[in-house]
Amino acid sequence: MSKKAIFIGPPGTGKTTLRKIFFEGESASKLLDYALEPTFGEESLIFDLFNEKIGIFDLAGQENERWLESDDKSIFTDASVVLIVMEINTLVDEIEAFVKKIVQIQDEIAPKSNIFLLIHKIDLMQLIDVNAKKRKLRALLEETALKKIYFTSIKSPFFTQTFSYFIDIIKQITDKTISNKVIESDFLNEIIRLLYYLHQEIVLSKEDMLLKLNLTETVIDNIIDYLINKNQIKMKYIGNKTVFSLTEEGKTNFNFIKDHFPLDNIYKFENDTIIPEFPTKKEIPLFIGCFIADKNGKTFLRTEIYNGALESFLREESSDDLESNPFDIELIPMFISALEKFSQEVNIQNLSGFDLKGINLKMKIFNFDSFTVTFFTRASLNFKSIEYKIKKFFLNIFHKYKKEFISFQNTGHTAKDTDLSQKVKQWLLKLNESYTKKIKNVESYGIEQSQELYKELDELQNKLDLTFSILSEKIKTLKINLTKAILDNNLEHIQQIAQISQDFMLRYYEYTDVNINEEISSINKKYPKKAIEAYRNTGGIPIRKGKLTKTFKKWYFTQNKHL
Ligand SMILES: Nc1nc2c(ncn2[C@@H]2O[C@H](COP(=O)(O)OP(=O)(O)O)[C@@H](O)[C@H]2O)c(=O)[nH]1
Ligand SMILES: [Mg+2]
Repeated sequence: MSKKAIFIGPPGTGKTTLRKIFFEGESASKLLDYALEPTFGEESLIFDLFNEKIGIFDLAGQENERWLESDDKSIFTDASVVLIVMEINTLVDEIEAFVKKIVQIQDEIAPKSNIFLLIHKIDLMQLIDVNAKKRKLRALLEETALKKIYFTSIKSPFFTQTFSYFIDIIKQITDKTISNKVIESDFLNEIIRLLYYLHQEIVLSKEDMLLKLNLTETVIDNIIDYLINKNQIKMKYIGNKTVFSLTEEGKTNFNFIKDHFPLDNIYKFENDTIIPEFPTKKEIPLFIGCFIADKNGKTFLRTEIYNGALESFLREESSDDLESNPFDIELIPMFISALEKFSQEVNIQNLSGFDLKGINLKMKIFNFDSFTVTFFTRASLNFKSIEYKIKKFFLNIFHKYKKEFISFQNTGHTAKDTDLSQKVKQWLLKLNESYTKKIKNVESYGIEQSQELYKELDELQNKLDLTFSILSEKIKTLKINLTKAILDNNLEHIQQIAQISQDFMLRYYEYTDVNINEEISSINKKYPKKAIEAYRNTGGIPIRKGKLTKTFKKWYFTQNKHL
């Protein structure tokens, strides 16, 4: 019996190329070097497979109207498989619209067919963006009658994977059943991401997971069920919230994964950042300076903690090379922008591969809509805990100094010696001041330090206790884990917990800075006890420096009217 498979999609998406490679055995590199003539009408061939024949129909994209709107749509009759080929760079809305058209035709004339969506040429996009798009598309198309979505490319790092997808597809054409689930074909990947976040955050609610993983609720539920069944995670109720954490077995397994596979890309999901590093000998301040540049690498603002700081630290560790060949520091944003463009074309998957030996200086890039901000810092600085703060600061700056930024884009006027440059500098100095005190080297953590750490965790827990029940649950778990590690005399584990705790404390350092208890006791003096109690009962109001008193006052005075 013969079967029928159809390639369809807009012109130039790679249909004929895929057909020739996987059904006619042509060479991928040859097809990339020599563009094919556009297909006219349809080209069909017979693919002989054991005792079955598969008719492969390749429909010209220029004539899609004909295939989709006229009587010629009868070509879909009896098709077992329809392969929609779209390019990765196509807007998701456009992809969705095209898929819907095909699904409609399936309903009308080919109810027995299976539709596969191939998002092709993923080599043209950075991995991080491909992943973002994957998640978006999956969420968008979850409910449609698509059998599977594949992300493909015939370029070298993706070729084998793409080939295995075609094996899947051919099995489907010949009725060999394949799993139905692969709209979630990255199930494993998502599982590892979830384990990774649980490892980092200790306890997560489902809302946290939705936010972090950016998946649909159904998929998250599937993953949770799966992991609970496998005894990798457990569930607990706190108040009216359900939270999840790793089981002992889950921890062991995750540590194994972590030690054996590079998980950098998971981190990259969250962070648009590239981290090349430079070696140096001097003791480095936490924050040395930063650049704001446009996407072409033109510098709008360069800020240093003191004049010449960047140059002095970058020069310090640069060997003879740079001395005989002095380099212009202003070139750095240009270099970054070039790297970014380059990486679009050649698919550099992990720019942090720019490691040099003896590192203690780090460059970290934050991407915003039209600008990038590049930081130079001590290598040991963990950005994760302050990332949110940094992004917030710059979003604010972009908003507040909108005029200056627009004028820079139009006229090239930079922000040297302006109010803005002073502001950024002061902020950097303040960051240095507050974080230098707080960051300790976790590698030096032993039993003694960990007991101190236990106390610090306990204090933080006290301060957060009023409103942040999930956070305080995290701390509880951290404390228990720390106790176990101390009992176990497990230094490696202690240091791991110390690192997590430190990140955690830095993230909430505003809370540890203010002595909330003092503040409450001063309120106690000023306001009647009953009012305080009522305040406590209102709950849910974040306690921040200054805010407590303000919120309280507001509340108090509205209440007072009725008293
Ligand atoms: N970058 C990239 N280009 C591809 C890939 N597959 C095909 N192409 C190119 O896309 C262009 C259009 O391909 P073609 O097969 O004629 O598209 P069709 O109109 O859909 O049949 C050709 O220049 C191919 O070399 C891929 O995976 N990556
Ligand atoms: Mg073609």
